[in-house]
Amino acid sequence: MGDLARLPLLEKAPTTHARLLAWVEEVAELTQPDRIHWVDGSEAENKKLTDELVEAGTLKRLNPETFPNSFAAFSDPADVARVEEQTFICSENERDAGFTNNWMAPAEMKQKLRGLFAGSMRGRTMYVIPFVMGHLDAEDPKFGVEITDSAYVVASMRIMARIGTDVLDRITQTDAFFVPALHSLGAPLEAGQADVAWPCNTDKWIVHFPEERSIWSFGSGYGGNALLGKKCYALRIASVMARDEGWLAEHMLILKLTSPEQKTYYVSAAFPSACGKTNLALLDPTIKGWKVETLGDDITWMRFGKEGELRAVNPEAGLFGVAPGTGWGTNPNAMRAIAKGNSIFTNVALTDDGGVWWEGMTEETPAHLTDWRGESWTPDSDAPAAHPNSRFCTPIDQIDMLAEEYFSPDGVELSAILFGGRRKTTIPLVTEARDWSNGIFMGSTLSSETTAAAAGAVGVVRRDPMAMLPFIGYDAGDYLNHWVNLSAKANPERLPKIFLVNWFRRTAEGGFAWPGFGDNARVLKWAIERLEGKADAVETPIGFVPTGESIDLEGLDMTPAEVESAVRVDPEEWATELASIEEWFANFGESLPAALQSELDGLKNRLG
Ligand code: GTP
Ligand code: SPV
Ligand code: MN
Repeated sequence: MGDLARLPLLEKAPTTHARLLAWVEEVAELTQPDRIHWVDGSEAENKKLTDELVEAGTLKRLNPETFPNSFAAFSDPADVARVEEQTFICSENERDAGFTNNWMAPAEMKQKLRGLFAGSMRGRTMYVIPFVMGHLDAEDPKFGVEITDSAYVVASMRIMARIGTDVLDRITQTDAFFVPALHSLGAPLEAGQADVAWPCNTDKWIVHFPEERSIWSFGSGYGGNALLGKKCYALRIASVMARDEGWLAEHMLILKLTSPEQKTYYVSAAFPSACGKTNLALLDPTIKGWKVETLGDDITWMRFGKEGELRAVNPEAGLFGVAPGTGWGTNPNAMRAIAKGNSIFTNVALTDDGGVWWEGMTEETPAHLTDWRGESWTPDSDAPAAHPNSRFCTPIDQIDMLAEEYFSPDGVELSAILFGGRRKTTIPLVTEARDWSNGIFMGSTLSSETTAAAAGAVGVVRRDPMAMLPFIGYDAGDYLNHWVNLSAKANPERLPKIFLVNWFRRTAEGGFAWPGFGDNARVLKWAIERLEGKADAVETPIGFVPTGESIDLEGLDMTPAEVESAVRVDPEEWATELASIEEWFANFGESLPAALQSELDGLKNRLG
């Protein structure tokens, strides 16, 4: 056991789970931490960890009067978003990773990673975090254990997932399968070496082994790169589990809508990163009589129930929301949840009285701030005060409008699914799919301008099938086939209606063609009225769009003619779009589902 003799590991371990103990021991031997800490998830433990993080300079404690038990962290400027070029799906066969993923042979990758992880936790504590994605009382709970050398990750995982002793006990008692998720900052400390506030490595590797269902993440401490229950497990690995077990792991919010007639509807929506999921999930409707509650803002697991209905659950326990643009005007529900405290903010700006601020939080910009890089900032400064991908991390149960069904392991039956992206042109404000298969086509050809949520250029249009492009853990064609084939389990009478939305279309003058945010309730209302057969629509080659009069504009400074232009299907734009879709589909080769090829043929015919 070599150095491990230093670590009274087995005697102190709070579990007898043989595979877990063996893995913890193997990782300790490889990474050589100074200490091992089994995370229990308690308040006392969290207090101790956050105190230590404040002491170390990683966290700044915020003013307890305005932001109780809340902290701000500032990352290394080179560690601010998911790194898609360094994210790998290492399936046995390259074909199974597909053209949307980076791939390397598992043996070769393991060898590389072992080299990187060797001694990578020296001088640090190795934390073992037992967690479950979804409910502990689910029929088949999805367990994971994250090993990390970042206390910031521990404190954030405590908000984002159900973690700690209860979970570990269940893993032990049921001798459960768990996903081993290994994370290291890649910043070992030699004896006497001073630490930095945000340790990380310039070399970053976010790696998934889908057959083995394991995750190795090296070099980054930020968001989806490091909180491994989130994108790595609940989307990439879960999508593979879902393929094998007959369900779907999706990048979707879930909301509950109650109509003036007190009828309830559940809607999920898939938009790419930083394209409006959190905002729609926490919608504060601007139309009278309609009520919105939320169930989740980022990840949805769905399966067809016994009666062929599509049921959805949110596997997460917190929000990791984009801060800029979140304000009392646009998203009061998020602001109220944040104001309750217990949050970690990363890369936002600090106010002089120990609070946080970001662009769009308040109408008035404070006269002086400390920006996310720690520099003095005034409204005259050139760069934004908060990083565009700065985030708030807040427990979901602090949201006043959380639907009680969030707590049900059985989930809710979906009435509608929205797919949406960020497009200045071409895509109407809302389009209803002709039918389920046409809706899958809409999802499979979803496109959006890239955002700050991932490293790289911003504003470039790319195809993002079901908003899952960076998150499909296997071949993208197989993934689309899975969507098509699963429908065989559906009761056709109870299939959700599918809609394509675009809150980001621009007018000829360059402004937004639609006010968005709380006014998106007007689009939801139209969608629900379509389900009920009540609202008017115009058939276009791409699907059904609202008539100018069918969108409720009461209290809004907008005319039916402006709605018509926000939903216009422009033949020239669509000629270009069609060519781009054909180019996109050509990537799939043999694995493109026949049903989607015939949808494309149909669209082509209708466009003439
Ligand atoms: P991830 O957490 O990265 O998956 O992002 P998300 O899909 O939850 O996006 P979010 O709701 O955080 O919104 C991202 C950005 O889009 C924010 O800056 C919002 O202000 C902006 N946004 C959201 N909804 C709307 C809308 O309806 N209209 C406009 N114009 N902007 C919006
Ligand atoms: C996203 O990028 O879609 C996010 C943020 O939700 S992260 O958790 O960093 O992936
Ligand atoms: Mn997301």
